[in-house]
Amino acid sequence: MNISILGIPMDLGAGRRGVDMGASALRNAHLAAHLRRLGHTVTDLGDIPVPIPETVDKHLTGGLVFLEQIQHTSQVTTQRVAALGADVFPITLGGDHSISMGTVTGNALRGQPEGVRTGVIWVDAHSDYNTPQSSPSGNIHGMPVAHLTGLGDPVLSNLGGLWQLRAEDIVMIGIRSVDSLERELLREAGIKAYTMKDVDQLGMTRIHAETMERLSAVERIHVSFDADALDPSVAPGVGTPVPGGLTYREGHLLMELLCESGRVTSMDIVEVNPVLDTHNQTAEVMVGMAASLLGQRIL
Ligand code: NNH
Ligand code: MN
Ligand code: MN
Ligand code: MN
Repeated sequence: MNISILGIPMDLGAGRRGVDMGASALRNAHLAAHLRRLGHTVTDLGDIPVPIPETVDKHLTGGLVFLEQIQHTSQVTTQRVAALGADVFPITLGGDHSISMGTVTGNALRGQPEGVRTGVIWVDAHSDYNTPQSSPSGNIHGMPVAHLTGLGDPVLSNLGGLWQLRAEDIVMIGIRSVDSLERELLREAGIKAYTMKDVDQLGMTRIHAETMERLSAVERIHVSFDADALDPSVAPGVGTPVPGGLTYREGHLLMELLCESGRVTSMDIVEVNPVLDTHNQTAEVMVGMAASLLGQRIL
């Protein structure tokens, strides 16, 4: 497979500094080398330039912090990813989860300007379905899924032109932190979310099977992996840790099963915060997750 790595070192969408260094940490954990060892051709395209928060005035625009900068970065991200060929497997490195408005849109438009029906598997402790009105923080990394489905601020919800992510094409896995108004929005939209309770009760094998069934009509599948989906004992280097997350094996099993399905066409790795990490553990774990998704086998 032809894999392209693209970094988006943005932490404007998060409440704490540090995830802008996530892309560096993942490269430092030998992401490209691990994937090459699996037989892939890997090209690192470097980073999209993103302003650091200290250089821009922090203010709220209609309930959103750093809206103008994030809009601009999202547009550039959409264009850069869309310009990659339809046969390339892009791995986009955050940065905070606000990058996924651009990465998901770009991947849907890749090689086809009008866009392709695309499913999204959102692996996260959080559902990231806030709108500027429902958000308790104003932080845009808690809002990307809402904007991808057309809610929220039009400046962020129209990145794909006529293309838009359908609520029925989203599956969330690992969820355990949802804000109260956000819960109502998720329910209204009918978004399928497997909480940690579901992971405990059903197991990852059944969740994977149901996910594939639900996404049977989509042409492409994008995996957006927020490191905080994993339990903080496995992935301590995240800005918003929530206890009771996916175990190391649950994370790998999901990636291994998705690999076997042969249907995943792109991936994000987001919210790795080296400032809060111990010895780059979180970046190394996330490189392992990417390797499992891209063909690493035990035997
Ligand atoms: N729900 C909270 C908010 O919207 C936290 C979101 N934080 C995340 N999301 N790390 O994945 O501000
Ligand atoms: Mn290594
Ligand atoms: Mn997230
Ligand atoms: Mn999260």
